[in-house]
Amino acid sequence: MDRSLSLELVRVTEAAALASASYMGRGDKEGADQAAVDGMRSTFAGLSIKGTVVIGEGELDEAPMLYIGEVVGCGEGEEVEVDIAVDPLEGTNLIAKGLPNAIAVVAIAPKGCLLHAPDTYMKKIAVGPKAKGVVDITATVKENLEAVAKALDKNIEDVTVIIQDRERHGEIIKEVREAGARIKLFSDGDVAAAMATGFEETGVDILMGIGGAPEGVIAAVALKCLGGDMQGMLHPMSDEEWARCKELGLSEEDVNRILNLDALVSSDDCFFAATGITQGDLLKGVLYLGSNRAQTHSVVMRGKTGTIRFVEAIHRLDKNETLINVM
Ligand code: VTB
Ligand code: MG
Ligand code: MG
Repeated sequence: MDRSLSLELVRVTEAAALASASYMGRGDKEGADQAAVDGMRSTFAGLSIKGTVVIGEGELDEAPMLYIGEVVGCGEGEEVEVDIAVDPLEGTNLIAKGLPNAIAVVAIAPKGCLLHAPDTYMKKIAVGPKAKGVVDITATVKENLEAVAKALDKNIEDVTVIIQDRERHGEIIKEVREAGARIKLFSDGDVAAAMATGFEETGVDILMGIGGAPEGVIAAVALKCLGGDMQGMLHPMSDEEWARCKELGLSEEDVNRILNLDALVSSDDCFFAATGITQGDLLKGVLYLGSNRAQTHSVVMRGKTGTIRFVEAIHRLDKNETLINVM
């Protein structure tokens, strides 16, 4: 895949972020989500790829745009066939309430290289580059924390675990506390949380818990690019979720399989881009500067070279036709 795709991808997440950021605090999750989808989709159209959405906004009958199976991009240029995973607004609750860490995110890999995850829950564990290879999703919380502490040359008391604030995580939280590590709870957005483990300045060392499976695949691309590590296990929590697994042809044995990083994303030739919507730990949110200008802050990474770029951009809202059409 051409390296210039990096910057093209940032345009896509920037557009989604800019289109949805004005919804901050309005309590309108659906409106914000639709705006992000519209912004993302309109910029995708100009990309010189032939992409198929494999992780998207649901099936065709439930999502008018960026549905699973939708072909996006203009198919010109190199004619590379890619699989695309999108979450135009990761953290609809966050934007509705103006809480931190809502992001627009997209990941790309060669065709067939992203796990076609069902819309179910997934158990996840993620760490940054220094702790690559030392965690095991089947080990106890204590064992994993000890391994991470050793890899980071920290006392276990100095290891910070990021966990989504949900009742289903009661046992994990208890075990982390017993082991003596620190905890950072977050209300929503485990893609941003997983990504944070790859950046020392966030102060986050490891993500543990159960979140969305689609989000798991997207986060895996980020960690692949970052040189970190991640493992997942599908975790259907209802009959409906089991039915979704069956629809994808997954047997009980498949569902119980340990998905290491390569099973989640099987190629290094992948790209990941995210733009902050609300102010976050790693990415600043969309900032309105006045005089029709808005500032965005994004990260874009390429697995093949491991390059990580932070892109700060100032947009003229009155001049950008793509945005004018969707805002
Ligand atoms: C998860 C997580 C997401 O929503 O899907 C979560 O991966 C849903 O969990 O990052 P609940 O059903 O417990 O709310 C997010 O937090 C936001 O999409
Ligand atoms: Mg979403
Ligand atoms: Mg999401």
